[in-house]
Amino acid sequence: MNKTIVALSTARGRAAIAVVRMSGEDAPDIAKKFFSPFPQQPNFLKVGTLKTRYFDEQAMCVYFAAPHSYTGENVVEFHCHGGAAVVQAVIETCLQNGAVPAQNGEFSKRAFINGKQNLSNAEGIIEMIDAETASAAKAGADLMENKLGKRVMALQDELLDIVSSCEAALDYPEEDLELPTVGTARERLVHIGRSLDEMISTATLGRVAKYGIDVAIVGKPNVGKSSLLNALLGTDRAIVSETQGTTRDTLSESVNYKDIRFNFVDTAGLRDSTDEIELEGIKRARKAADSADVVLHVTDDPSDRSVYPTVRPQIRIYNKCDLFDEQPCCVDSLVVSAKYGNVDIIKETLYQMFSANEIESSDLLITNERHLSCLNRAKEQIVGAIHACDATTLDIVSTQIREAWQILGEITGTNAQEDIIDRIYSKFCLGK
Ligand SMILES: Nc1nc2c(ncn2[C@@H]2O[C@H](COP(=O)(O)OP(=O)(O)OP(=O)(O)O)[C@@H](O)[C@H]2O)c(=O)[nH]1
Ligand SMILES: [Mg+2]
Repeated sequence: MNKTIVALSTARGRAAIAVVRMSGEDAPDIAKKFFSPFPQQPNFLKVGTLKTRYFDEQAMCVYFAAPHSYTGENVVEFHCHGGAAVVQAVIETCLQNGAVPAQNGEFSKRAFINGKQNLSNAEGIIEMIDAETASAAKAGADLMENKLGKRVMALQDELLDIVSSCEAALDYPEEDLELPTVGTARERLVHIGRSLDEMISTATLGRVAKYGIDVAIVGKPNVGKSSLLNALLGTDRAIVSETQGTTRDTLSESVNYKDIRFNFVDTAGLRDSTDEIELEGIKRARKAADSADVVLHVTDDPSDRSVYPTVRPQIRIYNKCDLFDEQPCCVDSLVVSAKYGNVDIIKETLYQMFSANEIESSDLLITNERHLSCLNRAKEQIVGAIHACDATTLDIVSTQIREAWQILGEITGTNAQEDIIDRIYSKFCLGK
């Protein structure tokens, strides 16, 4: 029998209420020893007295009877006053009466073991908890709702169907099934390959939803990069001065725009220098540009048509337009005044550039590296199986389809190894 575990499920710190959760067959019996009156019915909150060693706490208690609970086991929750001392005393009381402390993610791991959730559901929950923008939360919610799991399982089902027809053809050679089977299998595999491609292609937008867009601000000294950062953030974050070479180190700061996170990096001005510190700053600036999703190449010269040397997409920003006699007009450029104007046009352009508006209406986005890797690996097997169809080697077709089936199973956990499961659940916070 699993031991009954206990942990604080809400955030640690001063708060109006805190929820302490116990899960395990004994949870109600343990709770009855110190909470009265214990709720007679499941799923209803009941006000009562929770007797700790130090004081009596007026709390609320609810229990969920197995299997109708988050973990699939008996679960008891105490909604008590927030704050370190009360929580500590309530947990201590649970421990003294037979519960043991939960490990990180142990509640969710038990839910997985009891068939209450699959691995991608669980990863969705982690993404929801970690989300700092609505779009990241939506991507997590979609995962939690098992949208990916359902699609993957449908593909697995289809693969099993193809395998079984291949095996039948191999087992009964006298029926001459091989050729027609190969033909249909090929067609169905091409279709599956397309579905996988479609899911894989959502990963770029998925990254935007989950992590946001990394934007490096680069250019010569004094063109107004730091002023631009401040204007984009709406705060006085970076030091601005008319002295060239003010910014030495890279400076990263994020801001949300229309539910997308923009991660801006202000950098040192690019110029020839013999100053060791400045050279290091310039090196860091180039590194930031090389790893950004997009580069804002800032200039304050309206006749400047130069391009920043990078493989990353870039937008030229003509800054200080309040000083220009003539407005530069150049495709892929934006004209702004960081000091006097509104720079939202930059955020809006980036937003459109990354199709962030499609996140809200998207049905499913791949936001998890592990899922992406499984989909890519499964795709490789499908491509291999299609080639094997062309060579009419049904046994190889069948082996590769099985392999693809296995790999897809790792997404939902139908055949995930113990260490993958442990790694996923260890990412949960305590009490989840
Ligand atoms: N008129 C005008 N001045 C600006 C504008 N943006 C920045 N400046 C001025 O340009 C000077 C340089 O601004 P910074 O933001 O420090 O420039 P920087 O590119 O970060 O410079 P370094 O850190 O030295 O590379 C400051 O005096 C700013 O006030 C603008 O839109 N219009
Ligand atoms: Mg600067």
